Amino acid sequence: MLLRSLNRQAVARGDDIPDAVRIGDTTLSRGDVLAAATSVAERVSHADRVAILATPSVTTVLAVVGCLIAGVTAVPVPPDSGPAELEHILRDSGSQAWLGEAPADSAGLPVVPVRVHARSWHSYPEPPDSATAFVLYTSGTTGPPKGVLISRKAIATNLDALAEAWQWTSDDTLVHGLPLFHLHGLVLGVLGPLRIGSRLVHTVKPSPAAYAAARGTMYFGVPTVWSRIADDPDSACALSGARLLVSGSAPLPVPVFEKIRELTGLAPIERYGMSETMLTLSTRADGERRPGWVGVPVRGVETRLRDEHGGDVPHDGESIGGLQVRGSMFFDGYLGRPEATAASFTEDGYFETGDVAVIDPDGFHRIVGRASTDLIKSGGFRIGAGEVEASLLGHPSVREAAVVGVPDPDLGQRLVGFVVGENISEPDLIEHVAAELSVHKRPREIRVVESLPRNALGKVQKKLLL
Ligand code: MLC
Ligand code: AMP
Repeated sequence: MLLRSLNRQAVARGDDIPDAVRIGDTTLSRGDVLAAATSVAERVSHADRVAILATPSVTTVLAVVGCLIAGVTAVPVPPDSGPAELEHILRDSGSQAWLGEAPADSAGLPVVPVRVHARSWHSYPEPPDSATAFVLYTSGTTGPPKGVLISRKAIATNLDALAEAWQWTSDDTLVHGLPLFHLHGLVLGVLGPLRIGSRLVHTVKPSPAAYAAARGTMYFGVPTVWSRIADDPDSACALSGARLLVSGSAPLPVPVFEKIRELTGLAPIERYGMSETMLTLSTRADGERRPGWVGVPVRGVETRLRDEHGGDVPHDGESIGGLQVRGSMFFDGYLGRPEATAASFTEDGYFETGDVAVIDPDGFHRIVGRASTDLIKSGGFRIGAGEVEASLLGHPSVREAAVVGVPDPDLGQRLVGFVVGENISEPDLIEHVAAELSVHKRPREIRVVESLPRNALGKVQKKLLL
């Protein structure tokens, strides 16, 4: 059973907790989640695939759980998606309806409501392990986002491996305020508690004060969240009673790690993953936590380093190579893109992460960076330079555009657009991107230049822009 804690016999026996899920001001028991989500399942079970406007709300949780009960594939949609992005996700995913809230422009799709107070105790057979639970949209270096197919089996396998690594049990209360349309906030951060049976407190926004007020045992955050907590000593000190502070989705700067340890007495757990592979590496609750390192493979995962010719790179703690991972909880491919899927695996079944790493003789991993400057992580969001460049080039005053991730103390990387053209107005250009794409894909800054540095083949030399 994927969501083990939502067990109707246990709930009927009175084995329930009144505050299993809290999002903002709304609190639901396990019985509430099960009965309301089963009622969602009844309304949606005739569909194959539905879009969910993934606001940080109980509606989103019930919509997702309803889909999992009914065996319907859920497509979480970022609630701030711009029109072009929204149109792409709906068309590419083949979503048949909106489940729960719908955006102002519902694109002609029917809307199936989610009623928080509805109750059903209808019984559904557990869908097969191989069924696709989610299509998660994530950026590549070029083109619009690709749909990553995630099976129920991948989710169950990875959550159990993480529970083992982090000693995560039903005694825990997980706290976070991450978006509910990505692996981190949704799959780990909502389905994790519902499988393992821990309480969940979702703070709607991941602000230091909200984390401090929540009094959890485990906290999830992206490095930007930890960096903001490190800058707010009162909030940080309030976390000192927790068991684990977990950071991931982007590199945790060593000074932030040290500051958090100093203020809370807890060395953060760092873990590494991708939408395509789930979480593959982590430091362990019972193991070493080394600043700047993301730990060892989780159960069921193998890793190796390869040079640009496919040759072995030694695991000596110094030699740098492309990180390849193999495991039993990976995605089932990019929706409708068999060539892209095939291209991301080696012949012997390793996934090429695109990250560059070192591995020490004890199997500890350090992520050095990304092989391509075209995949940017800003505030933990993965952003393809190509998608933003295409948007900038769609503006009539822009002739050439190059988007890079400039180091930023708060966001890790900050999106900067270098453009060549006539009569360029920075606010207009940012507004133009905002009208097409979601908020975090907007450049923070536009720099107008005479020309872009190119090599002899005409390719933009982004490293020179940085
Ligand atoms: C943002 N703003 C802009 C702007 N960009 N305004 C003008 N121009 C731009 N270019 C606005 C925002 O809308 C916001 O407005 C305000 O500026 C502050 O934005 P911000 O600096 O981005 O901060 P914030 O909104 O607080 O976001 C920071 C954050 C967010 C950490 C909360 O980045 C976040 O939720 N990150 C999580 C990403 C994540 O979950 N990734 C996991 C991927 S899965 P206003 O009005 O709202 O204040 C994965 C796998 C794995 O990676 O390993 O986990
Ligand atoms: P996403 O597709 O949004 O799931 O992003 C996956 C990418 O996030 C990885 O390929 C890494 O570049 C980055 N990432 C995730 N976790 C970490 C981490 N702990 N340290 C460094 N980079 C990370």
